[in-house]
Amino acid sequence: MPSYRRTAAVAASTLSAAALVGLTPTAAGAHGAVFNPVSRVAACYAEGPETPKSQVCKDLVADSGTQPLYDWNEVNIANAAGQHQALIPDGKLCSANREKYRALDWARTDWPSTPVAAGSFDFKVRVTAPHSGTMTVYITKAGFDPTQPLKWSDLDPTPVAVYDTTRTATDGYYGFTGTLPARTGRHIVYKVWQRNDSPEAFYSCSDVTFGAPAAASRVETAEAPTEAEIAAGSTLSTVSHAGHGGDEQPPALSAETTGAASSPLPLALTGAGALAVFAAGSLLLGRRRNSSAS
Ligand SMILES: [Cu+2]
Repeated sequence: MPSYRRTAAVAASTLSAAALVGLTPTAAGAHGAVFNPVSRVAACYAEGPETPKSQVCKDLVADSGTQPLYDWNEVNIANAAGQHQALIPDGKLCSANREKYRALDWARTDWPSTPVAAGSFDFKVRVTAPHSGTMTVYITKAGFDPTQPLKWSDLDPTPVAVYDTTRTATDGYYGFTGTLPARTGRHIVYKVWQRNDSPEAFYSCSDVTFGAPAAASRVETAEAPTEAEIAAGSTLSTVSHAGHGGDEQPPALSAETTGAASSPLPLALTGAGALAVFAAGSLLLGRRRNSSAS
């Protein structure tokens, strides 16, 4: 293929990739986190991103910096479209397979946890942006080993709560009642919130403890952020004011998204800008060929 035609083909495919990216939902604003039982990221945020108290939250900041905590209301996949198990491998459930949130996947038994008991439970979710959709909450099966990475097969297939979310939330909270089964010791409550007005979904792990904590236990009781703490950190969030965060991998749901992901050009380049870059590139290539030929 003559080089000008190849260049044109590459430009065309990149333009279509850019056009597809343009179609990706980019609703502004952040989303939320489970506050009862408190999710891992929210619990560490409540301790203070700059001065966490618990060892696990200190280690999270040492590993990943403070930004995951300031972005406590994210942990999303923009193009999930219900394909949760296809997009999130075993061991990556708490981070939603987001590198930014990798520390949340640590299978440690010292995550701050919420004491719970079998029976009716009032879930609370703080939403900084309410979305229409469905929140499905699971709990790990009896016998779950919290020292092992969380797998999909660890979750009891029967949800402990299912709640249809609306585009409004009273005082910024969703509240709904579920039923916790009988368990002993540490377990994980896993939430999947799938929007129905876009393919985006949100995920979280909340640590819970059934029964009296062991006498030697030094594990912190999880606390949810206060409204004052939420307000204090909001200017350092990259979520609230910048759409849906930066580093999620475009999920390989289709050839189109794969093409966009492998594009050598910054996706921000569109239309004339992309063409201009390609034109300049082909000119340079042409000059190099000419000089090497001579
Ligand atoms: Cu949102």
